[in-house]
Amino acid sequence: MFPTETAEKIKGMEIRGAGRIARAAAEALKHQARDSPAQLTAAFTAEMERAASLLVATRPTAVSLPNAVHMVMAGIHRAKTVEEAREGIVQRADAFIQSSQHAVEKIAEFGARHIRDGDTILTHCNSEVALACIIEAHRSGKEIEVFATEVRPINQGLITIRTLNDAGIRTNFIVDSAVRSFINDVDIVIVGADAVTVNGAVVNKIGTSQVAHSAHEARVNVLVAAETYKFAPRTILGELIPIEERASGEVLSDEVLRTMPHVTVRNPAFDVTPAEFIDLIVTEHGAIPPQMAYVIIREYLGWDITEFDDVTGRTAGFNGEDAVNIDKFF
Ligand code: RI2
Repeated sequence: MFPTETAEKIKGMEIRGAGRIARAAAEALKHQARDSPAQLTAAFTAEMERAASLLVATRPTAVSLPNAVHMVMAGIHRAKTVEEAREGIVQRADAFIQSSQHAVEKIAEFGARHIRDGDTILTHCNSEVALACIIEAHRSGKEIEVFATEVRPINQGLITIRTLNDAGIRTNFIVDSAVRSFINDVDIVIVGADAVTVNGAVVNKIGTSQVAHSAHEARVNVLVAAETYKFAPRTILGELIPIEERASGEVLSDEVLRTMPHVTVRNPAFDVTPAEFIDLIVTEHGAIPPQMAYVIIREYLGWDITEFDDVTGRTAGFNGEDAVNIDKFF
């Protein structure tokens, strides 16, 4: 799929999930590069930068998106020919997609170890990597039960309960506001992330902070499953993660809203959970306390304050060399 179509599907949430949108963007840039008719490096680079910016602009919160686009685009300015630039993008897109899928597998393995036989787990929203931990625990023979939330307004929880049901996992489906009523029946909370900031705060689906707050009050551990490319280097510079506010129509139909001129719908898609409500962040390089988020950014995102490559205007702030070295990136 090319960037224009991929961008539309990401924006409309037909393609969703921080990991999936990152892989979809990498795939779209690969297609653009492979099919570009450009004969001059300047024209090719401009075409790819337009595609990169289009993709990055689709959803402002999930840092996985600009991180992935930046890694795929890194080094394009150093290519001496169009073919060299084209091949570099295709190779880095393939490498990102492969590394991203491998990261989910590693986190599933590490995260499942924090789930004990007999545990009851609560998860919020539909996180591929959080579910991978839960399903791996079940696959390894642990007797587990899950509470899954509905996740208003667009009910990603329905995807979660279908996935857990198909895996044969006993699941309780609850409305978001029922979390505190059941939290004392829960042994561990496992959620995903759209961004992890340098101080260990986690940006995730709206409602996550309330889940984590209830868990903290009930002394229930909160585990966040997050690949390294969801960590946000630019927060080291004090940049804030923009919280996407989506259309009011997702919450209340325009027809009904029109009848209440004094009412405004607020529909933030994400919220921020402070590090104090998080016990562990499990990455593909192992588990860390949230306070070690800076180490992940330094060690695995090759981040260096001296150089920012503003290919997309919202890049992850990698230095040129390291961002090209995929191993370093991951
Ligand atoms: P994975 C999703 O956002 C949810 O917030 C989920 O927890 C997070 O991305 C991470 O998803 P949305 O795309 O990468 O539903 O773990 O708005 O699948």
